[in-house]
Amino acid sequence: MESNKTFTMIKPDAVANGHIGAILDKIIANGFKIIALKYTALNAEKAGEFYSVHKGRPFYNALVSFMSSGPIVAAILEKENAIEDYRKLIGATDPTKAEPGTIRNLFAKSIDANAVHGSDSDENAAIEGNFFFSAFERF
Ligand code: IDP
Ligand code: MG
Repeated sequence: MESNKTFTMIKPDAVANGHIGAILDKIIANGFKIIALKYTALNAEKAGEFYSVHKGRPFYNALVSFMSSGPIVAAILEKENAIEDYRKLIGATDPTKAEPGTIRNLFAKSIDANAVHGSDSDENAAIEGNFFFSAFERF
């Protein structure tokens, strides 16, 4: 399993609020290389599949509905220590608890509409990257 890659999505709230460019800029400025990039959308079925680890949690239905409410940007990022460094860059799940200067602190409005996704492990980064990208879409 590669430990130098993570997977991210710019969620529908951040896309709708015009933050795609600013978020990608912050990702690049913080030393991440973009390996794969896609502007796309999840339907409810696909969003449910992507977040199936959260099935049964009280926020699952709202999460699926939110994540399929509009277009998203999906990306695979590369950097040494990518998982941990990217989690640090995005900040806490609840943007009111996210450190100043983090992506969620700057661009998220609420715990459900929290601007970005970031993988939590090498294993999930690989699964999530494979969910969106074929071998021909990685550089
Ligand atoms: P993470 O995105 O920081 O890894 P997770 O616990 O994996 O957080 O939850 C996945 C997503 O589900 C969150 O990013 C957020 O959009 C949503 N979520 C998590 N906890 C809550 C909650 O308590 N209320 C509403 N939405 C939540
Ligand atoms: Mg998570």
